[in-house]
Amino acid sequence: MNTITDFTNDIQTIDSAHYMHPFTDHKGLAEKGARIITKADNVYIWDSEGHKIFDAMSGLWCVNVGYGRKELVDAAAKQMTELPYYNSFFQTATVPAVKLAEKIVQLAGDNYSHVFFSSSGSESNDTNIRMVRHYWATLGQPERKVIISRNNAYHGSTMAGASLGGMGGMHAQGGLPIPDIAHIEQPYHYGLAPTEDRDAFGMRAAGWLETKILEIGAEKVAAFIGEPVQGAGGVIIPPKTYWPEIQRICDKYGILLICDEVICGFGRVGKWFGSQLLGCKPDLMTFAKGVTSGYIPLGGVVVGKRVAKVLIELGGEFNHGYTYSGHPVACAVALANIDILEHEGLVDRVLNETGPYLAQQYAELAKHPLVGGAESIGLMAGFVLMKDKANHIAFDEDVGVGMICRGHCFANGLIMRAVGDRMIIAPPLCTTKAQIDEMMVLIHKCLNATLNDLEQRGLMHHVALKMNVA
Ligand code: PXG
Repeated sequence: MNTITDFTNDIQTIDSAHYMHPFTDHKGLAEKGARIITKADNVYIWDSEGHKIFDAMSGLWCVNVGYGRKELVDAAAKQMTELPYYNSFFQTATVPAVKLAEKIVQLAGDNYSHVFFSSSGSESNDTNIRMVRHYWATLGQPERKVIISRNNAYHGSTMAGASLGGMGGMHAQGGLPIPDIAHIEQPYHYGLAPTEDRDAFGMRAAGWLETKILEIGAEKVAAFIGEPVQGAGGVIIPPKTYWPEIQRICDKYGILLICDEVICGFGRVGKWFGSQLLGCKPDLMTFAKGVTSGYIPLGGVVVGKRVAKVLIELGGEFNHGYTYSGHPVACAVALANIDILEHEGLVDRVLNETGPYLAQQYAELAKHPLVGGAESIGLMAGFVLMKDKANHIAFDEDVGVGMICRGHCFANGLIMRAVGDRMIIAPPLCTTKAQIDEMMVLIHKCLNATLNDLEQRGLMHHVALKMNVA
């Protein structure tokens, strides 16, 4: 027996016996065995069988500076040696936490003054709910509790994060959403109104917020939350009219705007925060993932001056915090990560070079017979697999075409994520133009393999076939 395979089998057996994975049907997984990832470098990962795979998802939207960055390892080791942990509860602080708060406020811009730290995106969105409700209670409007979010949004997996999110499958388990959360439809142009003028659709989609505010009563609405570009929902890029109009509506009714920048933040769309590109100025910004390039857990909320002033001057003690709020090792790694992003000019490179280059490649990809609505922003991109794109006909849900395509990607050395029938990527921000070329060759290859597979199973709609029948 091959020793590599023995090793993989052993780990898979222990995995099935003891390890509960996130978002996983364990019966199905046990039959196949998990893919065991053992090492990584730059934009590539390797599995325990020695297969090299192009990681076009940056882990889980987080490894923005790429794998194998010694600077981050050194920053963690140095901080662990000096002071591996201390908290910020009882009127204490650590140097990395203080410096990182200052740095993030600088990157966020004039509108912001403070940062609250957590260890994940989910926790940070819990913090947001606590913060906005405390803000309104402090201002003598405790009835302002409702937070409006969007269908298909992803804001995490805790009770509050999943409630804010708009994923039906998550709400179906565990009695969610919690009270005082409402949802409106997402601004998905290709999926909802492909023939409507894109900008007009953006205005109309933003208008759903106003309708919901009026339905609930503005005096009960605390905040609106949205990802600048929806990530886990399938890379849904809003029309350019959408966010400025959302901002106008929030201002009109005085409600707080929260942008969940967990994916867009720290350079993904070519600015430090997605809202800076998309034309709004949120009162609160959730971050996680890219702040440390995923090397160590860290998240938080960037607090705008409007909220910070009330909480600090009038709010008294905010009865909220985590053991690991401002963890010094995580903050030291974040500072080193931001240093790499700045010194290598990666955020500007996404805006001016690699982002536009990927957009060109996606315009080409749009010609593929399976590909509908291909688009990108910065280094995140998506398209939907269509049965008959000329007539806008999707595959039947039970075909599971996204999973079929994902299987071909894995088999050909590419990680591309399937969200229903949408195929999405978010490669590391260090990805070069040559590596984009390499990735696009793989994407074309995997699409052709998928097309071939679907044709053999008789699942493709064929113009030629239709003509024969006629
Ligand atoms: N907000 C957004 C916008 C996210 O994308 C979270 C909050 C929650 O972060 P934590 O750190 O608590 O996981 C996320 C996380 C996927 C996928 O399948 C996406 C996320 C997490 C897991 C899977 O695309 N995003």
